[in-house]
Amino acid sequence: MSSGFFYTEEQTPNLRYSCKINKTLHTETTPFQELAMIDTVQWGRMLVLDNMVMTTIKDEFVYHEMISHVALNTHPNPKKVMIIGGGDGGAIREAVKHEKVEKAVLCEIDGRVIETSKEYLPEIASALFGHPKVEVLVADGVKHIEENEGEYDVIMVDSTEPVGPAEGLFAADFYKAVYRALKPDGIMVAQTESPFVNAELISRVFKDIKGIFPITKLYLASIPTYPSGLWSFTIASKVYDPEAVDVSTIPERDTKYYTPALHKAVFSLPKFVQDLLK
Ligand code: AAT
Repeated sequence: MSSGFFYTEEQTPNLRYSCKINKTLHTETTPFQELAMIDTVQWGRMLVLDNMVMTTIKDEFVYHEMISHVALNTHPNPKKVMIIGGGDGGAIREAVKHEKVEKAVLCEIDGRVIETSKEYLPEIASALFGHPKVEVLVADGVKHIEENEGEYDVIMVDSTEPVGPAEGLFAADFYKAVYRALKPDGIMVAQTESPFVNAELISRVFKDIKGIFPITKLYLASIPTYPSGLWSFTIASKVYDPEAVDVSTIPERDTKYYTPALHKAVFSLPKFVQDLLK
């Protein structure tokens, strides 16, 4: 995992990403994956799972704000929210900023991600320390979604890459189960990887989700520590169109990346990304 003083991620057989390490804080093999917490010079503390960067102190705000606020500001009354994966707590921290969210449930398969995030990334995991709106389940998200019908207003799929425990979270059957787990006007959003590195996955997932939900859209954000730095999210909705939101009505919240103007802008896609969705 480290070469000299650098952490190096082999992102594809042809692509490596390196960053200088101050200190390796913790490593362990959990029942699900290899987990590491590294203190890096450029990005601060970093959570690495199976040798892939999951989040860092310096750029986590982009991913966590963008996976949550677009859907939560599209739904007029997102009372009950589910986060699948997301054991670092970043997405649920953003979700509970919404006044209308009464309950946010985190379903993370690996309890060690939750515990080590609380220990080493408390700024990200802040909502996991007994927040009154938050419930934490250590369970497989696929199973939880299959067992809960018509429960949620918003479901966020904050998952690892489609290998190992997260493989099922990118399957068409899973998106069908997400549709059923949502209320009649529910919204789902999923992290869907990089249009440069994972173009085929984006096309396949978009097609699958489009076949299930009446409204399916893709948006982008710039995440420097993920492969290629350009990241996609796929949002799917039963009733409300995320692009049709009157953004002038969105209340000011404590964010660093998301703004109401950006809520609209992120749906304007580069041509090569539009082509992936045809
Ligand atoms: N918040 C950004 C961090 C992540 S981690 C995604 C989490 O999904 C991991 O903690 C992993 O244990 C969990 N996970 C994987 N499979 C399942 C499952 N079947 N059910 C529940 N949780 C699961 C996301 C990073 C995104 C992209 C990184 N390049």
